[in-house]
Amino acid sequence: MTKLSQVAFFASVIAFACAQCPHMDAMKRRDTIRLENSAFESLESPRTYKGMEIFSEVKEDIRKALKTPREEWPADYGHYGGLMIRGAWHCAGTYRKSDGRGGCDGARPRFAPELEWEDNGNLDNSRIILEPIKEKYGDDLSWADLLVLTGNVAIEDMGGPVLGFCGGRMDDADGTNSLPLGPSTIQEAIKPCPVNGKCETPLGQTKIGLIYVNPEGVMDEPDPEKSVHAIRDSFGRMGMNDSETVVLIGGGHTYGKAHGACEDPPCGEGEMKGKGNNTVTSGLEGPWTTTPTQWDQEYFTNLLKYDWVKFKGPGGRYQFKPSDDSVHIQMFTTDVALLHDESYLALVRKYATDKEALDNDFKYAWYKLVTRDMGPRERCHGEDIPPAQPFQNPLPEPSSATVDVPAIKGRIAKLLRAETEILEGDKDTEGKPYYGALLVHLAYQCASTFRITDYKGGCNGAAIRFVPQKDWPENVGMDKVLEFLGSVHADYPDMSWADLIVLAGEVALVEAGGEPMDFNAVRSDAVSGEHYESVELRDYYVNATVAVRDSMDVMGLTPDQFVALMGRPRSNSQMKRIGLLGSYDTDPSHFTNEYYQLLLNSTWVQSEQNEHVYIAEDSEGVKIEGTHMTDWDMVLINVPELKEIVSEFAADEKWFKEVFAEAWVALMRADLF
Ligand code: HEB
Repeated sequence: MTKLSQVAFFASVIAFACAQCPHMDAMKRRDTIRLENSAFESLESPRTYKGMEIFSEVKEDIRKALKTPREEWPADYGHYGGLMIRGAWHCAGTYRKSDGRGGCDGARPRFAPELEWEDNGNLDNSRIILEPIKEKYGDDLSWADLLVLTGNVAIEDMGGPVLGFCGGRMDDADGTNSLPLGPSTIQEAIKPCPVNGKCETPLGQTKIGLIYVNPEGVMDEPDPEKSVHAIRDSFGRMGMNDSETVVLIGGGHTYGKAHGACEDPPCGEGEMKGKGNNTVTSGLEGPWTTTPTQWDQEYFTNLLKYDWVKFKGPGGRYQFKPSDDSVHIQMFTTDVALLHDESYLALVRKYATDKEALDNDFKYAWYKLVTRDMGPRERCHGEDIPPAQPFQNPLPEPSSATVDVPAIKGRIAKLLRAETEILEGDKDTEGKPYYGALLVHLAYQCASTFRITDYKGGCNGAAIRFVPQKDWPENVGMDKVLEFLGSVHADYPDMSWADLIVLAGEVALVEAGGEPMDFNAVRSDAVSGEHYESVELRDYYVNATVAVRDSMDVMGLTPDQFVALMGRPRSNSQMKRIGLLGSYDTDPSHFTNEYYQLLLNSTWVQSEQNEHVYIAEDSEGVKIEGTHMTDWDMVLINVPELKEIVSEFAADEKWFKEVFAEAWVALMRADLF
């Protein structure tokens, strides 16, 4: 582990596990564990948030504020709309689909690091204008909802189309959740960006400090052609396709202007120094259309109508202007780029000629932009919520409610030791077939895709049956396990696959000696992979320590929950299918705390065949047959805070099983809203 990643790791362990500071004795820690700030608990807690009843009143207040001049920050063209749309877009535009981080939920542009991003210049002024509204409603209205709603009202007030509003965002207390977006040691540990301007996924932006791409061109080079790739790449990382990308850029730049009044900010004299006409934000200067407070097709028609020539604007940065000097409009390198790609150009032509297509595509793309970090539609509040959109992964109504759960449990219990030709399972100590550990693996793989960052993933929908999840390396063979479970599904077709997968894991755990767990048949199945936007495989980590830390964070698990879940029974046959050497344990049919004892009491040596595998050695240095762990397991004893938990679980099996059952159920239910 590099020094940097160690720093990042501990910073974040401390940040989310302070209830477990080492000075606390074990008993005390156990008392506080349930009160701990688990992300799941905050999901379950009843919402006190009342924003939904007041949105229409808030909208009226916003509408007034947009046109009420404020001396401390005068509006361009008498309307704050442009500034506010940019504010909402910059708040939401940090979203990245790699790990679901970013997005306006949390309203983190108020805090470092986002506050200090060069792209967010002068957006503090947009909040000054909104402050009286925030004060009026207090805790009934979050900053995050206010910023997005203001973007909506601004679009509408200037004549643009809006689909609706999904309210319910909560404000973060600080910028911690943005640290992985950079710049920070945590972001450096997850994914450094060696050339700032050419950053790669999981980062959403090409340059840290920007929302997506450099307006002036890649690495400040005003070459529209080169920007094409950067735009497609970075908007793709936000989950936007070509038409969404073009309609958002053009629709956004239909409004307002860029600010780069002079070379040496703050410019201007006296009262108006650095504001009004003398504002310098990006250093680029000018509007894109002749009607910047009006929704129309001019951005697109302008792009097509003029011959765009490169020039250096008053702010000293490269921009483009019409060769015909009589019109005072401008474009950025990234705007002109839309003419330098066949697909983009076709869309520019479409939006220049088809107003209906422009209106329609823009309102859907904008709604997706500002809503996609909010998870399924069930999480939206308010009286103006549009029907569920594809990016919200709508699922059919659950059909399992009436199924005979005890009977199905009985059927699954029999399957645990059934003979089958379908796939190779495991053997218990008596050499009899045992499939329980495979069912545990299936349920875990299905549910552990859950991300607290954007409330996506989880077993509801049973996306593990579809591409891409079914092809993930750790899911090899899961199609066969599903086929094996198929006999139960055939007899109880009303039970969803998602419920069956979760229940099978639970039955296997309880039969093997786990604590009883609650189960509700409430899940339903996605119709097909096409209608379900799967989460991405996070396979970009530089080492296991970073992977463990970051995964815990993305999944919303506490260290206790995570360490407990790592002790789940592990299938020997599955570990081999994955390409590892086997499990830590030769008999997965007995669920115990042996995992933790082995971790602590053996010497672990990296395998020469596979760098991800560690083999136990006894005190004489002799390899112990059939006792294998992975680099992820090693993290649990290499990191003192986690090792502490390992020691507790090793010493007290009952305690381990209690924490395990709680963590398991929390994970299985994390995606039920
Ligand atoms: Fe934008 C503005 C860039 C996209 C909306 N932008 C702007 C500016 C810049 C930019 C630089 C200027 C600032 C100042 O003030 O100075 N963008 C950009 C880029 C991109 C974009 C690079 C990608 C390509 N936008 C966008 C989108 C949206 C927008 C997507 C939405 C939808 N913007 C906007 C607005 C504005 C801007 C509204 C104006 C502001 C004012 O007026 O203030």
